[in-house]
Amino acid sequence: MYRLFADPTSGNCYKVALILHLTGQEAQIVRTSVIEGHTQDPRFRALNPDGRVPFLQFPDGRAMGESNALLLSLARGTAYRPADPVEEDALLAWLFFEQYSFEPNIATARVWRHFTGVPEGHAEVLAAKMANGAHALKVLDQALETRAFLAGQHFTVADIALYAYAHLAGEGGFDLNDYPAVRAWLARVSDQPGFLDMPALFANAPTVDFDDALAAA
Ligand SMILES: N[C@@H](CCC(=O)N[C@@H](CS)C(=O)NCC(=O)O)C(=O)O
Repeated sequence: MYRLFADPTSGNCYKVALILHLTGQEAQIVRTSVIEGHTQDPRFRALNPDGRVPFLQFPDGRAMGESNALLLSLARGTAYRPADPVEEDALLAWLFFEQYSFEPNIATARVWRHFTGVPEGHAEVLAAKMANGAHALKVLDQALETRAFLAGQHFTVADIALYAYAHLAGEGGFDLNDYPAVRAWLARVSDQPGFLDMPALFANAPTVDFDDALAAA
């Protein structure tokens, strides 16, 4: 069985928990709180020197992080990862866009504005993240004006990757009313068979306590 170190408030962790759920792969969630400092814990760092979640232990003994790499790995051989090269190319472009242009702006604005407060001296950094996040949402909105799903005709891991922080953008101070095609697509994604929203997914998954998991590691 898979074991996923995940913070239930993290969109990156949600991506991985959702693809595990949609593909019916059994997993335990190790509840890992960034705010409580679990990712700084030397026992966790010994497993994952990058000190971030999501971090997935595979049934074959491997372990790795990086949410979008994990989406690709866990969707291999399923309809969530198309075999068609044109669709796959589009899918990869969206995954890289998500990590470079989307998540670093929207997720950081969300953490600062919704959870921790803006660190002292970071007002200008926040302003830049708001401008760049709004631009990234506009790019997504324009793309979705002409297609139902990001990588082609069907729902794929590209949609999961972008959904993760698009649906939380309001908590970062972005107004989704400015992006009507994004709003319509968010509804299409949440209508997918088997879809679970973030609270439901983490509430329903089998869980392991962080200290218990590390004691057993
Ligand atoms: N590129 C990574 C980013 C992962 C990431 O930044 N995770 C955050 C939570 S969303 C984290 O673990 N932060 C820990 C810390 O900053 O101490 C991915 O997509 O998985």
